Amino acid sequence: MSVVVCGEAMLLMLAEPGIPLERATAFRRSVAGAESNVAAGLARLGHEVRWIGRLGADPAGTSVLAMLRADGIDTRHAVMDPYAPTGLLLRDSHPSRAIDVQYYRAGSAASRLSPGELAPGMVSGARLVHVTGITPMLSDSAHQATLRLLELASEAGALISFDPNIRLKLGPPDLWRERVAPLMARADVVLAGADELELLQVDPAALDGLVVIKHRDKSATCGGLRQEAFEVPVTDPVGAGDAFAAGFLSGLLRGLPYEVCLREAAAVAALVVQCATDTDGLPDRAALDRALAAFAAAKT
Ligand code: KDG
Repeated sequence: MSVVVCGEAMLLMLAEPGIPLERATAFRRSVAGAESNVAAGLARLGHEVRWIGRLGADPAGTSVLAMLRADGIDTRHAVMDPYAPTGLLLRDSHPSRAIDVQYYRAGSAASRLSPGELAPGMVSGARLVHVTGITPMLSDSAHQATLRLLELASEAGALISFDPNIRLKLGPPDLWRERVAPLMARADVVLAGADELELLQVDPAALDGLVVIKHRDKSATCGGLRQEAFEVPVTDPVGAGDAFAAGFLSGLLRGLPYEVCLREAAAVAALVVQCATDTDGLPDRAALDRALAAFAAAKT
């Protein structure tokens, strides 16, 4: 197992692209969840990935589990909770206007994640453990579980990657600062938006880990390197950050120079935003190589 991710995976019901949520009548079923999106991205790029999380023992949970497994993600530690439902995310998509996102996740099975259910064997042998700021914001027990997972990752000698993934629907800025900012200091790799660092009042120069910053103009920087976003027609921008993370982390796991990691991250993100849903556009290795070649040819 090379990568372990932990977080809430939800059933996504996505309105037909372009139609506002309150008017939509046709919905497409898929999976949402920042961490499971990264898991799917890495799995399609050929990495062995394990997902740790909880789903309801209900049809939505069964369907999410099947979709994760279809990507070859190891779900052996997934817990199917008979007493709480699978989280649901209802949203629309549009290339430019704000996306309407409605969560039905309060009290979900995932929010009942607790430190006691995490065991060293779940991360042993992992080279990388990826977490986001979403999980500690789901509940107190999920916050404690995140801290436990980071402990286990360190004990196992795995790198920790962290994306704050701020969603203010999950809590006010001061709670994000209290719970999430300290976690970033423990990560070996931080992938964050410039606006997120601002909100969390984290100075990236004060972090020990490698810091990849996604800027408002859609470029990304890492050390002294800058990568512009590839210009593509956008269908659904949601999932771009997770796709970027998967592309970057994949490069890192393969020992590629940061410049190449940034380029591959931008290419994976560019492929994802051209398709509806968070995950449909995630490429396999061959599709990513074709896209990289096409972007390089377009530049010359
Ligand atoms: O990163 C895309 C996510 O926004 C989506 O899949 C759902 O994890 C999610 C969240 O909490 O917003």
